[in-house]
Amino acid sequence: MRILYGYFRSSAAFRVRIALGLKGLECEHRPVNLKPGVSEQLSPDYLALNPQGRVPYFIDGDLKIGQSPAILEYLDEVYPEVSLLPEGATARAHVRQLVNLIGCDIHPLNNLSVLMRIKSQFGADEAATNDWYRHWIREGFTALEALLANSTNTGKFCFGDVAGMADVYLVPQVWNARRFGVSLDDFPTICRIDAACMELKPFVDALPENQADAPA
Ligand SMILES: N[C@@H](CCC(=O)N[C@@H](CS)C(=O)NCC(=O)O)C(=O)O
Repeated sequence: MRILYGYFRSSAAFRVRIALGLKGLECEHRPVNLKPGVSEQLSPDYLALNPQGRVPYFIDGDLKIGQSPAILEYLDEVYPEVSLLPEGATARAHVRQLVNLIGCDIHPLNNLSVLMRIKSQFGADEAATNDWYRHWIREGFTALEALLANSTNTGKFCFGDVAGMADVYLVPQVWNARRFGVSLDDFPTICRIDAACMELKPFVDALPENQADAPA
């Protein structure tokens, strides 16, 4: 029995939903409402499950873990029939470079608790907070666009012509960029790959607006 605790708009949970879909794995989805003021991730029941108070959190039999990179690597190791990583250390290193650019250098700076902290500690208003958010996406995407546009590894997708781990990270970040009104005009390769992913059902099924906990 697989269970994914997530939130429709959580990009880290979005990654796991895409991976489950690409691998064709059934999973029960349990929403955790992160909306400020509701904050179910900080409820005693959820903290007892995941002391970090974040989503995603994943259960597969005896395995209970948080952190999307750990979940994604677990899925790839235990269900390798559809692999998210290419063969070979060199190819994998290239994919991990893209993955970590998004997962380590863009996403954490724009996490909900970080946005709330810059408001509470530094008095950032909504406009300044949104500007902060857009800044880190633009900075990360500028580097990502150059890496993708100049690499012979780039194909229809981030690495070759099969959707994989880097695309799993890319699509949720592009979704966030659009949500916050970041102009994507300077990122044609990123947009082209995002559009290619959107032709695949696992990416569409995983979209925030297609989740049961998304507002109608
Ligand atoms: N590195 C973690 C990040 C998880 C994370 O920050 N999740 C966000 C949603 S995308 C969250 O639960 N935020 C709740 C909060 O900040 O209180 C991962 O990749 O799973």
